[in-house]
Formats: sequence, structure tokens, C-alpha cells
Amino acid sequence: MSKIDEIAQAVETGKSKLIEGLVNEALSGGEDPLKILNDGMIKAMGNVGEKFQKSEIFVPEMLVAARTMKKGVEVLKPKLAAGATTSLGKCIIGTVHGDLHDIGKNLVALMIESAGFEVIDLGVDVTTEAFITALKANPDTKVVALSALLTTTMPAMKDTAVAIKASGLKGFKLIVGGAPITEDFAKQVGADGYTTDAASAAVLAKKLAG
Ligand code: B12
Repeated sequence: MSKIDEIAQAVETGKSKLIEGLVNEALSGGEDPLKILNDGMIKAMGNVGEKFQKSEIFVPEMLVAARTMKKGVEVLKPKLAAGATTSLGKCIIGTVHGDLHDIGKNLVALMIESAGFEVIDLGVDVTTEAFITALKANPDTKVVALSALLTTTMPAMKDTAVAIKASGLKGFKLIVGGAPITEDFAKQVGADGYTTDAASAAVLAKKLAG
């Protein structure tokens, strides 16, 4: 089994004690950090989601897989974020109200930070009011990024996006993303941009802020 397959298996089965060693071994074996992330960890989380959907596993297993992935990402972080500067301005990011998923949001934050933004991460379950308060406190914000992972929190994303646009606050672009979000939905909620993954989110943020 390749190191990347071992990493995927460790994430899928929640082997949080093994993950750090495996990721370090893969890195010292010359594996590309992005490949470890995409083909190892993100792919494994996809399998975890499928198993959950088929009721082969339940929330606790999903949670240990998530913890394992988070530990693995910590090891990769310095490699993924290499060369970070903070000259492109501020980016406010958060997972919308009612939604506790943060792995994807954290990756987007990491990639946007390494692209050169100062990231203000509001965390998960962020209310519309909290986004607007943060924007008012940081009038020099260039990008606001909303994440949602549940179809049931898409309405919260819409409410937040609409309220941000209606707030009269200006000077920033709004981007949205997360597994259930589509280009069409992004347009419907009035976002300035949408993309499917963390690496392209950073490219998009740079383009919109520039
Ligand atoms: C891990 C996980 C959990 C963990 C989350 C831990 C954590 N700290 O994040 C826990 C156990 C808490 C959890 C809980 C629940 N979960 Co859950 N979870 C998952 C799982 C397996 C993986 C998510 C993940 O981390 N993926 C890996 C990351 C890297 O991918 P990502 O989040 O999609 O992010 C990428 C892109 O979407 C994009 N992106 C993300 N955000 C943004 C933002 C912007 C601006 C941009 C541009 C891009 C972008 O870039 C990211 C990186 O490339 C998914 C299955 C799946 N395949 O997604 C289910 C899944 C999302 N969960 C699901 C469900 C149902 C639940 C629960 C309701 C279960 C329950 N009965 O309690 C609860 C809801 C809790 C809540 N209120 O939020 C369903 C959602 C179904 C639906 N269509 O709505 C899924 C799809 C599983 C399934 N197949 O049924 N979950």
C-alpha cells in the first residue's frame, strides 16, 4: 500500500495517533503536500461521508475521522502555507449559522492566508450579525468568504449573503462555497464569486481583491 493510501485509510478509520507519523513519512519520502491533502485526506473524508450516508458508520466515527484529518492538516500546514505574506488585505471567513463543519473552511482560510491575505476566522455557526459586526470592525476588508456543508444551512448562507449585500457596507467582494453550493446558488444569493476547492478559492480571492 502506498503512503498516501495508508494516510487515506488512517483518516477513514480515525487512527489519530498514527496520522502525524504517516504524514511526516510521506513528506520526507518526497510526496507533494497537496497530493497528500487531496488524494489522501480529502478523498478519505469523501468515503467517510458515503459510509455515513449508507448508515455503515455514524456521527462518532465521522467525528474521529474529522479529528484525524485535522491532526494531519496541522502537519501539512507549514508546507501548504509556505511564503505567506499579509499585503493583499483582510479576508473575513466563517461557516454559516447552524453549521459546525470547519475542515473545508479551515483549508480555504489557510490557502487564502498563504496567498497573502490577513485572515479573520470567525469559526463555525456564525450568525449574520456576527459577520456584519466583523465587517464594521474591519472596514478595510477585501473579501468575505462564507462556507456551508449542509443543504439545511444553505438558507442561512443565503440570508447572510443577502444581509451583507443589503448592509450598505462596501469595498469587499463576497465569495461562497462548500460541498452543496453551486455556481447557480452563488448567483442567486448575490455572491461575487464561487469555487469548489481551497486552492482555487485563494486564486479567486486574489483576482477579486486585485
Ligand atoms: C466530517 C463531517 C462531519 C463532522 C464535522 C467535523 C468538523 N470539525 O468539520 C461532524 C461529525 C461534526 C459532522 C456532523 C454532521 N454532519 Co457531517 N460530514 C462530515 C463529512 C464526512 C466530511 C466533511 C469534510 O470535512 N470534508 C472534507 C473537506 C476538505 O471538504 P469540504 O468541507 O467540502 O470543503 C472543501 C470545498 O467544499 C470547498 N469549500 C468549503 N468551504 C468553502 C468556502 C468558500 C468560500 C469556498 C470558495 C470553498 C469552500 O473547499 C474545501 C477544501 O477543498 C461530510 C461528507 C462529505 N463528503 O463532505 C459529512 C456531511 C457534510 N455531513 C452530513 C450530515 C448529515 C451531518 C449531521 C447533520 C449528522 C447528524 N445526524 O448529526 C451533522 C450536522 C452538524 C452541524 N450542525 O453542522 C451530510 C450532509 C448532507 C446534506 N446534504 O446536507 C454529509 C454530506 C454526509 C453525508 N453524505 O450524508 N459531520
